[in-house]
Amino acid sequence: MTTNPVAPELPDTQALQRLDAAHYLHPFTDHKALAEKGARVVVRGDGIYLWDSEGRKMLDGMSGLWCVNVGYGRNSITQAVAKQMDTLPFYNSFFNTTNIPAVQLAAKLSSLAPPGFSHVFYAGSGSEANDTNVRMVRRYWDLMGQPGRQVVISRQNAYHGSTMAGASLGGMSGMHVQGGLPIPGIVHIEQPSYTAHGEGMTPEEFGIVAASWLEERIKELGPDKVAAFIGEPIQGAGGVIIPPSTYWPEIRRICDKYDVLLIADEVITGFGRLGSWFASEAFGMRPDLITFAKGVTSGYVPMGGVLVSDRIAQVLVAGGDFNHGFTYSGHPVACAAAMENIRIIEEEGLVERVAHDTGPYLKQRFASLAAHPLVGSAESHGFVAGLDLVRRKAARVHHQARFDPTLAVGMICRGHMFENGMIMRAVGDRMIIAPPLIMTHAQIDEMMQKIRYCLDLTLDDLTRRGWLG
Ligand code: PXG
Repeated sequence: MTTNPVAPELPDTQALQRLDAAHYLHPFTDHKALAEKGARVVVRGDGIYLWDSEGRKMLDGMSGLWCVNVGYGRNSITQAVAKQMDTLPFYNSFFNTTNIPAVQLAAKLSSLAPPGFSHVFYAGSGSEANDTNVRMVRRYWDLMGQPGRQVVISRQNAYHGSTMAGASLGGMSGMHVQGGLPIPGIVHIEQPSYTAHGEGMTPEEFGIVAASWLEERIKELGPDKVAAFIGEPIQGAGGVIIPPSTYWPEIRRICDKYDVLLIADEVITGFGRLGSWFASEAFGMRPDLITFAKGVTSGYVPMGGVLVSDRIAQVLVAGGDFNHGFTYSGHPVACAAAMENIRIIEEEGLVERVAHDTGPYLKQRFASLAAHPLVGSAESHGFVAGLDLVRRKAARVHHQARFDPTLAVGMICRGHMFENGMIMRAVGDRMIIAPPLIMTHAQIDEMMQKIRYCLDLTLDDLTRRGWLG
């Protein structure tokens, strides 16, 4: 391969892009469009920054894909991984065997989990972990003598992964139309989005109404058919949708009333992102199962899993074989990476910082974007944040004028961000961030300045196109 004019130690960008287009089918990607444009080649990360093969520096407002909680370039994770690879790169946990990092991590995770979670089931990703949940709740009800409880209820616009069960649990219509999903036994209720469905109510009133949709569906199906309800404490991929404070406690009450299990998918919200080890505790969910992935290793090595409450673990343990598991369940290298990642989070007090220092600072700074002419509302919780781009502002969120979705204004805004070294995602016309938890006040200021500047560029761009007002 020819050398790169910007950085001689790197391969030539265009040559790589050609190889990429010829051989690499990317996830969630329009391949024809990508081949025409060429993928951006990311080559290096340090702290909250990334560099591409043209030497351009980017501030990573998305922590990779909601996962690099401790930031890039953590040599102590590299060391922990290398040491484990030298000692024991792999052994399985089937057939009455175990390994030291898997045991240590299981004990550590149960100490960090909400009370009453003494057990862990390991998987290789968040998707596998959610497939595990579906099998586990059905197994649980079998063992409880209620084999009719098979249905798992989820929500529109949820994201729970890309496997058959994961994508079925998710509420993404674009995913369901490809491949005949959802699979049988998975149904959806509407999401608790105040901007989409809360007109004429206070957020607190709306939270109770949105939770009542679960009760209606349970009654429709018959409680003796329903195994579990699954939800992300805050919807991530769906666009950082923060439910009203009344929602989760009311969901818990309904689950208790009909003896339906509650699964908190904390793949994004776990490991400090919302200022707690697990958000379900702070949100009053009191779940029976907790899905984790991403932040458990800060993405350095793939890993996912399920924290299993004593209520379920006791039944599973007494019930004999649970015929489920993955080659990489309890992978020693992934567990070693997780142990070191968690040690860093603890040593640097990242959970507390997000809860009491940088999280509140981000909240105050991010909320100030609501004054921008293009921004309808801007809200954050811990280290996730989202803002709505609007055509015309109004004092009340339900009276703001939205853009025609076919104009893809969010993608235009994302383009300006990208061109100016700021990685911010677009979900429709909602712009979202989930930055690394290590951010300092000065870095938050730097990020906010970039966001504001790119919102201004977007405003000029849309004004020129005549799309405002
Ligand atoms: N649950 C949640 C809540 C997630 O956010 C998964 C499960 C699946 O995890 P794995 O490790 O199987 O990918 C996720 C993953 C996006 C985006 O567009 C988000 C995810 C994955 C891909 C894209 O924001 N989250």
